[in-house]
Amino acid sequence: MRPVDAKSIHILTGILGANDRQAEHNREHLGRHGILAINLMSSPGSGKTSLLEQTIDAVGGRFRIAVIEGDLETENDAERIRAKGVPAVQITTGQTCHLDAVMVHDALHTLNLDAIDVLLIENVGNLVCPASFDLGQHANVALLSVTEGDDKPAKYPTMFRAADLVVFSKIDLLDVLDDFSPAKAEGHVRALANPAEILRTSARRPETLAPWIAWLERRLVDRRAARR
Ligand SMILES: Nc1nc2c(ncn2[C@@H]2O[C@H](COP(=O)(O)OP(=O)(O)OP(=O)(O)O)[C@@H](O)[C@H]2O)c(=O)[nH]1
Ligand SMILES: [Mg+2]
Ligand SMILES: [Zn+2]
Ligand SMILES: [Zn+2]
Repeated sequence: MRPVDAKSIHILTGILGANDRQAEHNREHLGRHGILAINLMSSPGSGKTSLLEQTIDAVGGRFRIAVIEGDLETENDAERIRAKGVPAVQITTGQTCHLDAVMVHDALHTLNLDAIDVLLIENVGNLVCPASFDLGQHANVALLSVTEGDDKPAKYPTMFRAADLVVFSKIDLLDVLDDFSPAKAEGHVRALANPAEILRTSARRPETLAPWIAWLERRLVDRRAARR
């Protein structure tokens, strides 16, 4: 491992401190408008956008959703969300492999915050640094698709420790994958001392989404109660 010198630590602490202050400012914006904000994180391709598309259909307007999409390049994911009739802002980060609070703040100022109940922020596909940058969200959701291997919570502990909810996605593929053990994956999450609820979803089987939608609804009710 490369030794980390005092100067690097000083610079890193400064960056994260500035990000935390911006994230608090974002939370004030969200709080003023009674919005619940969720930070959705996972490795590339584990099904974040597919889950969001299916969530929009399943919610069916019972609460108002908006989406912030983070990707290195392309508007693809925001276009997929807009095709569902939901407002979506695409952030293209270029070289940066995570969203930060300044990027999310810029996006917030392009949305009509009075018309949003739940803001879903899809972070850049990356199991490492997104977990270190507070965006002003109220909860972190980490997806782990069954194609990635049940050892990932052990190998990427920062993300799975930070998760308030863990979602095992693409569970329709459990039928053909004989080496993903949900029990083992859960064991690795618990070994991180994270008691978070764990749900199983498939974007191919909309009926699997009910517990996830119920979780969102509970968080929204809690958020509104906290404002009073
Ligand atoms: N079988 C199956 N395939 C899925 C499921 N969810 C997503 N996929 C497929 O997995 C691929 C990636 O899905 P996306 O939703 O784009 O994944 P993502 O996490 O948003 O990807 P990035 O934004 O690039 O990180 C696509 O080909 C999807 O059709 C699922 O539940 N089951
Ligand atoms: Mg996506
Ligand atoms: Zn990064
Ligand atoms: Zn502001």
